[in-house]
Amino acid sequence: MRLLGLIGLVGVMLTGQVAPAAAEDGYDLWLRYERAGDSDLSAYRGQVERVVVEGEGATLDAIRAELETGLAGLLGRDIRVSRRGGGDNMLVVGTPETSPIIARLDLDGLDAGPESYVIRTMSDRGRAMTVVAGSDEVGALYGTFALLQMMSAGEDIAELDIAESPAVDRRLLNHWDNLDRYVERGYAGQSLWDWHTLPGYINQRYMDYARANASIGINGTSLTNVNADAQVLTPQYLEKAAALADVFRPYGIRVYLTARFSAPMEIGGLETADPLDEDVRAWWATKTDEIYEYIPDFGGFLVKANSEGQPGPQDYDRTHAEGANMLADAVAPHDGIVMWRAFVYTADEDVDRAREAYDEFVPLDGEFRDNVMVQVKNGPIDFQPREPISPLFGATEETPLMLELQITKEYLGFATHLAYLAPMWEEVLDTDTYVNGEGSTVASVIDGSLDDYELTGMAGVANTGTDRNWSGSHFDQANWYAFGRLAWDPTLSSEEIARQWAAMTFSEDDAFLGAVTDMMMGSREAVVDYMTPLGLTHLMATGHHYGPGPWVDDLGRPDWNPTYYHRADEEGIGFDRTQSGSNAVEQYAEPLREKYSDPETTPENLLLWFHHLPWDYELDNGDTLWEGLVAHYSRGVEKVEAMQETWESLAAHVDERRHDEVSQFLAIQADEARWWRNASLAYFMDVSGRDLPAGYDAPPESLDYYKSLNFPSAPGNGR
Ligand code: GCW
Repeated sequence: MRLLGLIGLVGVMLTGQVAPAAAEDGYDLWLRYERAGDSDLSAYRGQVERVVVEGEGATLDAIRAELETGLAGLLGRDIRVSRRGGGDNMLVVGTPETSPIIARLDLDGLDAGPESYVIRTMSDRGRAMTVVAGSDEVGALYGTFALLQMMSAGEDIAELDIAESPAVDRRLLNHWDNLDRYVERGYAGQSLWDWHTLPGYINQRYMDYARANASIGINGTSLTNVNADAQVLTPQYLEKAAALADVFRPYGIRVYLTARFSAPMEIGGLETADPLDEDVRAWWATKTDEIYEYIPDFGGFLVKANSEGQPGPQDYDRTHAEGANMLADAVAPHDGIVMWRAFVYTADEDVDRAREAYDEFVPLDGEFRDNVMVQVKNGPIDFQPREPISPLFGATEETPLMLELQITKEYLGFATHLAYLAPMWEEVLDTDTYVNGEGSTVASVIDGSLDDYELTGMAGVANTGTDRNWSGSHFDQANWYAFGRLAWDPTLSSEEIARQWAAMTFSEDDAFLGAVTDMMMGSREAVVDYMTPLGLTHLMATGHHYGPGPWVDDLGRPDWNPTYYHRADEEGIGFDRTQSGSNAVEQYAEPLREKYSDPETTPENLLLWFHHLPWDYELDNGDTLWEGLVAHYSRGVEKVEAMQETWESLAAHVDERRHDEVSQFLAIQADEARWWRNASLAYFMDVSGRDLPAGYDAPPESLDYYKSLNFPSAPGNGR
């Protein structure tokens, strides 16, 4: 009851209508529900004279609350959602089970599986009606959000015939949040989860978080850091996690937790965590039963094992499959799943780190239980501004793979740099693995169609925190939004998503949308240019990854050093991953393997990922590699300067506060892009012994100066 009351309250607070535009702080995200523009207003008002949601239940209450908030904002008048039907120009929302009206309509298209919905404008007994019908209540909620978002983006809703169902079943945020509220790689304040005051205090933000996620189809959240703390599995914390699960449930969001592999020792008092030990297995089974008592619809475990110091099955000479299966057996009676991360690499300096996940997991294909998914980062290394796809995609016919993307921008300038990530994700999803012939895209691996996976999933490392605007910057909200949309439908266009997001977040004006969409679409490539052009990778400074550090060569492990990745010297630059080098290319199916084996056929934006080449190597446009490198670094800076100009020209379309906040961040980004360019070029001039080509400005400072910069307290560092 208390929860329902709060949902209503949230509704009122989120209309975005109360405060004048100038006071917008970004809290409302894309759910601002600003009054529709004059041309749409009368059409919308005419079409939605009456709103009916029949039936009882928490999700239906959430639908009613959202409709009241959303329509009040969009239509500029009070809306009361009735529980009983009748009348012309009615909007009806529900499922055939909850709504007698919808049951009577006998709609087709509702057999597409859980969480699906149809939206139709139709005539019923001579009366015009808009129907939002879900295959289940969460489907109806998703349909409600879809309709409200169409109206928020100023789209025509007069003739709708929409049928939607998710392409991917598990659409999760992964929070790298510690129990003390520190967020690893977090640039938006503290963790949203206030463990200290839970379960007694239910912060309103928890509801708003659930609404935002449901509005983009996210149906799961892993609350805790993959660098896990076993304490979260103790009753004290399970009670808190259960309180969050109770808030999220009406919105179709399930809670998952990270399982620390050594938990049986740390909180269970056992001597070992060996996955084949009977006591250990029994401990996990009992622990899991206990979790389900607190959280009856608990989703399952997310595990980082034997990676970067985390404990795991290999500590006992057991395989990743043996470790995963132990947990899978524990959750199986409850229909839970295990998401086992493939982000592993050994300390062996002779092994190319880009090869390791594939070498480790492909031999295990077929050994995992049916309720295990292996969760793979998009690229073989680590969320760089650009990587080729991980060769694991498509390589495990019998092991469902889940795609892990990083929404937070650890390697793309943190929250300060404007980088819209959906074009990168689209590039990944559209890449053809060729494993079953042409058309074997990563999207077809992830949605299960390529190998008939029964489990499918996509995870995004969250960028949310306690900052008022949730994501650390206004434009980073777009990355959260785009992740949800692509997890629902991996074939969507990143440009279309950008446009819809910008229309809802800022303004529906066409000229504005054209300019801002172009700016967003080019923004990730700008970062690639000023940080890691032409397939270079991992040149960020140590630990926090803030700023350039291409000179770093003294870290404990060779593959933590930027020099390991770029391998530049007087002769040339790049990592040879062909047969003459680490032969990582052999992990790709033909014809990708052949394409990546030859510098002439390797896409230029991945050139130095796969090849070590002389500085005078000729690029497509006739420039030498050295000239091209300098041009890319310099172009990156110019692109950010152009983004600044674009944004300034759009001032009239955005409230003053948000416009100004974005401008300030763009100015920081421009400075930091120059810093990246200058420091990187100073270093590469030094190692190559080359001067800048004519017409380029020399770095204003010495290489020693750039090397001397030191940021021990930059945010987000692992600890
Ligand atoms: O990218 C690296 C990060 C670590 C992170 C790790 C991982 C949670 O630098 O902070 O740890 O990846 O994905 O496990």
